[in-house]
Order: sequence, then structure tokens, then C-alpha cells
Amino acid sequence: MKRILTGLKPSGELTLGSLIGGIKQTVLYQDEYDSFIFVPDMHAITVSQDPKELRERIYKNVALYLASGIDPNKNTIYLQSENLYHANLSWVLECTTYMGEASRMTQYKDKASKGENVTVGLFTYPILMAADILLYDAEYVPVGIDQKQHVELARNIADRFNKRYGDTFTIPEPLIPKVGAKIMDLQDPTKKMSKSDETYKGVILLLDSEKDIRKKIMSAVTDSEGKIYYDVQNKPGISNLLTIYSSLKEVTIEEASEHFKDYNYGNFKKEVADVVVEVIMAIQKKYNDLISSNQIEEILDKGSKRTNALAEQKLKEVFHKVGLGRY
Ligand code: ATP
Ligand code: LTN
Repeated sequence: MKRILTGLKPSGELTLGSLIGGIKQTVLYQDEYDSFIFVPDMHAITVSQDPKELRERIYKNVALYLASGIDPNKNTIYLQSENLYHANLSWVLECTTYMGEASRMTQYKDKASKGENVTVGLFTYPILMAADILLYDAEYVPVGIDQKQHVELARNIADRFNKRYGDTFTIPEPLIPKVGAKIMDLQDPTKKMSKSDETYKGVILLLDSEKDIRKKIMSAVTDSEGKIYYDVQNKPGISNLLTIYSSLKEVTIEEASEHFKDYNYGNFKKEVADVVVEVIMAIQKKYNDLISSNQIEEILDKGSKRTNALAEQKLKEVFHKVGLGRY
């Protein structure tokens, strides 16, 4: 069975974007692949975090993965920080990555250009991400479009290592969803819906109340044309709502546009809100059951055991090839 692997940073509350661009992709592939989904908690501390909140969020996110349809019998679910091999491999990979290629990462450049508190970890984090992927020889990495460049860096690092030290890593490929690759902010549909947003006004959180979800969608920024069709350049707000609807209903953009072509904006938004509420409320119902059970502990123990065994083997091979220690 081919292996897929993905993770969602617990740096903020999970959003509708995380669900559509991240979790749903894994759910889609969990029957066909040996599927790994983890909490990249070490990535979260590239920006400052409150320790108590972070600890709680890590746990909440595992419950949200499960509540969103990640089946623990079909997935290996684990926490990055419970596996010390990730950071070890990352160090070796950092020593084979050039400043030039790391400096080209647009996510880093965007964040750094906003100024203060840019840590070295924020700069090297795509290399830790490469380690997350290469440690397990993942063939496919389901991610949103904004992470594609990082998976490409992982490919380059793997390829270079293999050429220098002999075949060691599988070259991973990004899996980008056709619909919903990027869900935009409802208040500013030219920017990504992000869990790092300060106000969450245009961001739907997976743990938002029904009332808040409806309010956020009904006040989504659109345009004054009054016609519903897909055109990202000229109608980013409407296009974003069509994207959300079509990915949750699992229909194409064309089908969604056809369905809404005679609607006015108010009715259109209401129907989009109905779908979002239905999906998110079902997730919350399962979430509430899970969070108070001890299932999560058991699932994480199992995941940690399996991934530590695999990672130990791989890291020993890498250390040996590079000439480190007595491996
Ligand atoms: P954020 O900017 O919200 O902090 P992120 O992309 O840095 O998010 P994750 O939550 O770790 O971090 O992302 C998990 C996955 O979900 C990634 O593959 C990412 O591309 C995808 N994703 C996150 N937000 C969106 C979005 N608004 N639209 C589509 N995919 C998204
Ligand atoms: N960098 C990603 C999260 C992430 C990840 C990974 C995704 C860390 N390691 C490995 C896929 C595979 C992000 O910020 N969304």
C-alpha cells in the first residue's frame, strides 16, 4: 500500500479551510493508502504560543481529526513531539539544504516581511516539514496549494540526498484538491482563510456556534453585480462561497453555479450557510463525545509506537550513510 502523510499545525483554531484543504483530503484517501496524519506541534512554536493553550489545542485537534472522519483504524495518528527522530533528521537535512533555496520559500518571506519576532525556526521550518515527510517514505502529501512549495523543497532535498549518499528517501508528491485548494477569508476574499487571523471575523472555526457561522456567512463580502457565477478575479467573494459549497456538497463548481444561477445573494448565502452548518454541527456532535472519552489517549499511544519504530530505523540508516556515530 502506498503511503500518504499530512499534518495541520496547531498554531490556531482549526478552520473551514483546514477541513476542506487538509483533513477532507486525507479522509478521501484513507481507504486506498497507508495513511498517516499527525499534529505538527513543533511547527506551532515557530511563533510564540501560550503553553497551556497549545497543550489543549493539540488534544482538541486530534479530536477534530477524528470527528471530521479520520478513521483511527485506517490512519496512523500521532504527535510530532512524541517522536524525537523528526528533529534529528531535520538537522541532517538542514546540513544538505542551501540558504538560497530555503530563502525562496514564499510563506517565510511573507511572514518575515510583516516584521517583528521572526525566529530562526520560522526560517528552517520547511526543512523540519521535509523531515516529517521523508522519515516515513510518504509517496503523497495532501496539502492546500499554499504548501505546495514546501513539498517541492522536500522533493529537492530527498533527490539531492539520494544522489549524494545512495537511495534513501522516497520522492514525495503533493496532492492538491481540485476544488477548495484555497478557501478565502469571508471578509477579505483575496486573502486565505487563516487560523492565524487576529479577529476570526471572516474565518469559520470548526468549533464556532451555529449562530456565529450563519452570521459570518451572511455578512461575507461579495460585490454589487447581483449575479452568481464563478470568476475569481472579478468576483472573489461569490467564487469563494461557490467553492465552499461545491467542496462540502462534493459537486463541481459548474454544477454549483448552475444550481444558484437564478438566486439572489441573500438566498445564496443562506443555502451555503445551511450546508456549512450541517457539516460543522455533525463534526461538533462527534467531537463532544470524543473529547470526554479516553479513546484519544489510546489512539495516540498506538500511533506513537508505530511511528517511533519506523523513524528509528530510517534515522539509523541516514546516520550510517552520512557517517555519524557508530550506526
Ligand atoms: P494557517 O494559515 O491557517 O495558519 P496553515 O496553512 O499555515 O494555516 P495548517 O492548518 O497546518 O496551516 O494547514 C493544514 C492544511 O490545510 C495545509 O495543507 C493547508 O494548505 C490547508 N489549508 C489551511 N488553510 C486553508 C485554506 N484557507 N484553504 C485551503 N486549504 C487550507
Ligand atoms: N507546514 C504545514 C504543516 C505540516 C505538514 C507537514 C503538512 C508540517 N509538516 C508534513 C504536510 C506534511 C502547514 O503549515 N500547513
